[in-house]
Amino acid sequence: MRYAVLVTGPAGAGKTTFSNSFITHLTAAKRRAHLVNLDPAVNPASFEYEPAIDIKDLISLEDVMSELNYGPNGGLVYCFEYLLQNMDWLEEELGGYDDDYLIFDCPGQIELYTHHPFLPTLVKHLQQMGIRTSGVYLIESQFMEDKYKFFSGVLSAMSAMVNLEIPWINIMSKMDLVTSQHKKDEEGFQEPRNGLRVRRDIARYLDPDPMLLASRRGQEGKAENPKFHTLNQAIVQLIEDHPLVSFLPLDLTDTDSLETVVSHVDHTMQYGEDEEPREPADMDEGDFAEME
Ligand SMILES: Nc1nc2c(ncn2[C@@H]2O[C@H](COP(=O)(O)OP(=O)(O)O)[C@@H](O)[C@H]2O)c(=O)[nH]1
Ligand SMILES: [Mg+2]
Repeated sequence: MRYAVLVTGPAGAGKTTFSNSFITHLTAAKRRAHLVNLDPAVNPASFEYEPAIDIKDLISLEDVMSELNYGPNGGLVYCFEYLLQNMDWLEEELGGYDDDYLIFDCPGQIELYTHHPFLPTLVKHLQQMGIRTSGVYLIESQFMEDKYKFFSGVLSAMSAMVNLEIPWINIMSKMDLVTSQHKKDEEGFQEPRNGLRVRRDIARYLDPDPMLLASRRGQEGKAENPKFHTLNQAIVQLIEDHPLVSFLPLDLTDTDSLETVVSHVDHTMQYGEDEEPREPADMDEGDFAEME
């Protein structure tokens, strides 16, 4: 059985970093995982693992920009259209991998998550190939600083979720940044910058209590523009009506945190549920060496 995890979210949210850590984690657990790079603009230096499949082998953004005179954004959209017209390339590449996890490191263009047909078409193809598919959406913890950023993050996550209709997990990435802020506060390295506030805010945003978010106060206690207050109330109502919008914290400096995220992914994907248990005879020598 093959499983695909689409790692999605805005640029800079930590998708590439997470994809690589995910593979390290699965590999350490003697599971098979392969990286699929779908971002034609990625800096190859950010890969810890050589992608098993790389959109750059099909089309390169630099070529599109230099030969067709596209700017970077138009060039990316051209790349996605090109892949859509050449899905048989992807199917052929995927044909070489017949078990376990394929981690799709996706691009961060927000259009992809709102209205572009790229991801929905990709999902359809994966499903037709019998690959069980789920998605994770990363938002970085810095969004917690400010409820307006948080609202926009929630809305983009929801838009991706309803667009794709696959099992879905929202992740609050870079939690190490929040945690280290705590530590500094607690150890008194800094001005007693509201460590308390930070902690309360984490809980608040991971499983948002919409009514708390709907306070009349904006940032720094400034009163909110009444027009936006009404809009925020409407968004808050939306969040409340859709309990799907909660976030799993991810701190890559903490193995337990990654483990928790991985087990949630396994669970949404029903990993291994209709798999035969692995008989000792199926194991290779490496497994035995490890067991001793
Ligand atoms: N502190 C911290 N930084 C991170 C983490 N994950 C990614 N970053 C940094 O955030 C930046 C963007 O990460 P990247 O994985 O390339 O994001 P992508 O654009 O979503 O693929 C890079 O500078 C990473 O080093 C994390 O868990 N903690
Ligand atoms: Mg990336």
